[in-house]
Amino acid sequence: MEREGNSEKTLRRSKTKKGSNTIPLAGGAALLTLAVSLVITAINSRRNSKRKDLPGCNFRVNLSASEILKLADRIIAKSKEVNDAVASIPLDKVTYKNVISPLAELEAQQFPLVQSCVVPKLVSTSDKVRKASAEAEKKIDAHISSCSKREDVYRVVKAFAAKGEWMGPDARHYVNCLMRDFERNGLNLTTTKREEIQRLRAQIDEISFQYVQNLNDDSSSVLFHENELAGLPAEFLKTLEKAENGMFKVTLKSHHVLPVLELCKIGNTRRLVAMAYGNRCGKDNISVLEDLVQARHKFARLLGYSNYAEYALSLRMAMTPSKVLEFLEDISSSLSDLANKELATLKELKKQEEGELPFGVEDLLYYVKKVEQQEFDLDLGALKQYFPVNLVLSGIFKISQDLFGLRFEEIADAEAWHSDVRVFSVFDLSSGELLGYFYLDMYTREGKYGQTCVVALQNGSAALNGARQVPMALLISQLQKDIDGISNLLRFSEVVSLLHEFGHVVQHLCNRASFARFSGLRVDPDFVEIPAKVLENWCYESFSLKLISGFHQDITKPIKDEICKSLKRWRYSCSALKLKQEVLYCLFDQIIHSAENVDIVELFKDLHPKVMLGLPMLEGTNPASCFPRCAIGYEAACYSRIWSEVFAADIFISKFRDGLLDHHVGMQFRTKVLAPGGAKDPVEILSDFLGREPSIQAFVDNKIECIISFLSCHHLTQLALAADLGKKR
Ligand SMILES: *[C@@H]1O[C@H](CO)[C@@H](O)[C@H](O)[C@H]1NC(C)=O
Ligand SMILES: *[C@@H]1O[C@H](CO)[C@@H](O)[C@H](O)[C@H]1NC(C)=O
Ligand SMILES: *[C@@H]1O[C@H](CO)[C@@H](O)[C@H](O)[C@H]1NC(C)=O
Ligand SMILES: CC(=O)N[C@H]1CO[C@H](CO)[C@@H](O)[C@@H]1O
Ligand SMILES: [Zn+2]
Repeated sequence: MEREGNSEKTLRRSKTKKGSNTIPLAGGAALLTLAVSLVITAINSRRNSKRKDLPGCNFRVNLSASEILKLADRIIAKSKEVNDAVASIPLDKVTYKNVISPLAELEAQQFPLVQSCVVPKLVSTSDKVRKASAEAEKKIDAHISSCSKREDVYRVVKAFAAKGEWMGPDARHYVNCLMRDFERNGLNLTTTKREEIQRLRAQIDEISFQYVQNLNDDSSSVLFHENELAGLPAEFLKTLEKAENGMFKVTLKSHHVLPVLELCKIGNTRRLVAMAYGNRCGKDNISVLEDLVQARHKFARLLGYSNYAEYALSLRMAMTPSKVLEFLEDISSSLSDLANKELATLKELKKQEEGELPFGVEDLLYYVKKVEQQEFDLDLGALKQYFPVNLVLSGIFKISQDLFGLRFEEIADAEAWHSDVRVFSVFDLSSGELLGYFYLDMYTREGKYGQTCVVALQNGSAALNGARQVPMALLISQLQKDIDGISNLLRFSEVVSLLHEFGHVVQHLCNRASFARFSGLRVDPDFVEIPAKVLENWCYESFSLKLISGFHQDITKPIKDEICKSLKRWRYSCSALKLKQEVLYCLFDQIIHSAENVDIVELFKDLHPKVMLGLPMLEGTNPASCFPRCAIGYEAACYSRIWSEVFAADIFISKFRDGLLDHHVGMQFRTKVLAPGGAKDPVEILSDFLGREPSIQAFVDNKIECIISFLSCHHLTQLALAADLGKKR
């Protein structure tokens, strides 16, 4: 859940300014018009039989198991042929045309075919097809990995780069990326060193896998009597296993731990559970992390970097470990005052409920929840009634039409892998140009991939044999299909996540980079989440929330203003404190990956009170032994989530907050931020759009403004003030 947004004052301003001319009808009614036009398009084209080919599309839909395996073999054979041909060019005959073009074209042409083989693993309804797809993926991955280690191809590309032939900026960037990828595999090193690199990489994979495996295998639990679990709902207790002595067994899996920490009234129970949870895999496993970090540093040093973080960050917007540390420390210190106020409130609540007991980290979730229960009359269950899925969708289409000039038109006869899947053509609103395609696979079903995400099926790229390949995106989400199928209702969190993912779709469709490599979502990983996070903000402004909502039995009735306001306050509740806790983990991750011989147990003990306003680490716990993000997937990059949130807030507040449907700003965003894709430096992109360098200030100021306004209109302020006074006395 994201935690920034903006003030009510500017919200009202934007509403009067934009509300009257852009949306002539009230929320639901306007959308109804749009929804109807979508339905009509759908009906008109349903007469034809299934259309297999969409113009400009090389992605193959719904292949059978044997077709997938055959295609995978063809892909590999073709790739080998092209790589061999490039490798055979004499070093004194290298040109752009015989070295770079063939490689770029191969990538662009093969990507949609590769996706035709591997996407069925995620979405096919047939077990056999999913198996074939997984097998094809394995083969293709192994082949791609072997290509990235081809010294003969590297030598030719290097010879071309050294020649200094004139190229446009995109092509130059592309060549640099090719070289860099080879070199990150150690291809410019001696054979001994290169072998050492391969060995270390395998070792790193193995150790990180072991760390996570240990956590998954952990089956410890803590036993409690019923009275020790006071506060937890009866339905929850029913799900717990019982030991022979009749006590309840709380496992250390998050679906047990979280409810206890949030709801259990007995402080000692929360403490015991938090301790056991923070001590999973014990002290022993600390050594696994130590080995892992050491292997990573060794790996990075062989490649010429002074530590692992430097290696990992060299491809990211943040660039250097010192920049990341500075960023995290800035955020943390800017939010200290605010977090202190929040903490004072929580401490006061604890005093009222439990008397003079010290407040510990194990109390955080419980009292945060308490604040939320006391302060927001938000019934998230009832809120669902305002979010019928089709209305939400047409609202989202409406927003992207008004803002970014995109028109979505459903193709009812397009072939897909399941009858629930909807396919849309996307056009530029003013020129009518076909921009790409969008597949929407919304509902959960047996065998379908279990995460919400966007997958690139095909990336845009400049004229291959004359025709531009258009981008195609697939959005996979996990909504429950209502059996009656009349009006599927979404939870608010699902609405936010849908808009977020839709941000990725828009980003993919608007990307105009000429190389397929830069035109997908494979842009800088510190940048890739920014557009999606910008778009989430539309869920927290009354004006735009009304566009994507309407009472399910009468969609002309939009959501009430008070509810919109509550949602926004809810977004900010205790958010400074929560963010500081995240900063703590990010700092830990960055420090162990950017310095040698750090005592990882001491480091956590030392950082904890510093970042968490004096709260000590819970005794006996070892957060370093159960922090999987720093072991696999996000090593040296945990900060990236906060990073993209902060710069997304900068963009939203500086450019969109006062004009939620400002077409001019939306188009600027489309052409300046989305269109260049991965072909341009993200800092340059954002600076160009913002008219200055991106900064953390807007994020910090907005947070302060929102939290203060929240605190000042509630009785909690009195609590906080009382606590402040108490401190002074
Ligand atoms: C190999 O390439 C890396 C990355 O481009 C570079 O930093 C390093 O100096 C190169 N090493 C050699 C021996 O050329
Ligand atoms: C997908 O292909 C299979 C045959 O391989 C066919 O039976 C099925 O109807 C197709 N699915 C859709 C949704 O078109
Ligand atoms: C296309 O985009 C996807 C998703 O971002 C990326 O994984 C893929 O590598 C890109 N294709 C090419 C040819 O680089
Ligand atoms: C290497 C090592 O000490 N591994 C331990 C990590 O934690 C798990 C679960 O507590 C143990 O089973 C491993 O032996
Ligand atoms: Zn995302």
